[in-house]
Amino acid sequence: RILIIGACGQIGTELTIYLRNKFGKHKVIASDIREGEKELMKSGPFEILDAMDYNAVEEIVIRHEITDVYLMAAMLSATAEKFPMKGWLLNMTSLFHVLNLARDKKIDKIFWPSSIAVFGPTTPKIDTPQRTVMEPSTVYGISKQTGERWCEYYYNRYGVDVRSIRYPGLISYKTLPGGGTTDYAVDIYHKALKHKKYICFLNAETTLPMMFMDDAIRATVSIMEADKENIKIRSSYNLSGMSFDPEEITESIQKHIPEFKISYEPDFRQAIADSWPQSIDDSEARKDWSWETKIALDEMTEIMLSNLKDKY
Ligand code: VAH
Repeated sequence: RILIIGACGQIGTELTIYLRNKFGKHKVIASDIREGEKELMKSGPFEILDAMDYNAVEEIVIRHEITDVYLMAAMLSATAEKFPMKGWLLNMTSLFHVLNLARDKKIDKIFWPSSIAVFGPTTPKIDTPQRTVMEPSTVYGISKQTGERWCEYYYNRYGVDVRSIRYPGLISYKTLPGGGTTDYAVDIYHKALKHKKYICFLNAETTLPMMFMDDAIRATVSIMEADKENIKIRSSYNLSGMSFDPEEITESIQKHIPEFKISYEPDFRQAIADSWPQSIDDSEARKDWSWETKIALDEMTEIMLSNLKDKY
């Protein structure tokens, strides 16, 4: 059986629903520190779980006979800058618990999300390579870079089958934005429908790597289903979808809502975004487990607006 830790988060919500449709709802146990969206809550078994409590995680793994764990619980970049120690402790403690369960053979396979946040201001910003200078300047990025090192260590030392992807900014409509710097690209669709205007916390020239959630879920399941010997990178794979700045996503929205207006009031999140790359080279993922992105900006805009319009 599969356990999703952090099932109520932006990725967790969609991953849980996708895996339940694929494997059957009783094969996928959702868990989180609190309950989530009703579509998720009514889709199958749910457990309240504090990802930092080893005994609680172990008890659920044993009781539900879990073999695969997707650890999706984390504090994202903007929130972790407000609470550095809480962010570090949540992101790392939860990872050690799951890695140690696998080291002790209590589970077979782990998915753990990394992020383009592992790259810092000194990393090449265009077509950022899989292996390059990584001096992350955010708590979240430091925790993801360190987590990648530990994943590779547990694979090399204990043979733990942990697989990981460096997600770009993810955009989806099933959950509200939650403390990420890239979440302006989610909020903008809600505000375009509700107010026909949006005050953006990043400036117009801020190009960032992004991806529609359906592509991210497909990549996650694809790397987990790949044959073990095809996974050549046990830190975390670069993954690329698209890159755009707030101007470009605005133009895409204006094709549907011509009167939509954006204005700019950059805040502390501008420095976070400025430390990240603008585009990612994901040729290793393409080579090792046949990754390729599918959804581009205008198609994403159509999907987002058509699924959100009834809310406003
Ligand atoms: C964040 N959405 O903004 C996350 C992600 C690359 C960005 O890690 O913190």
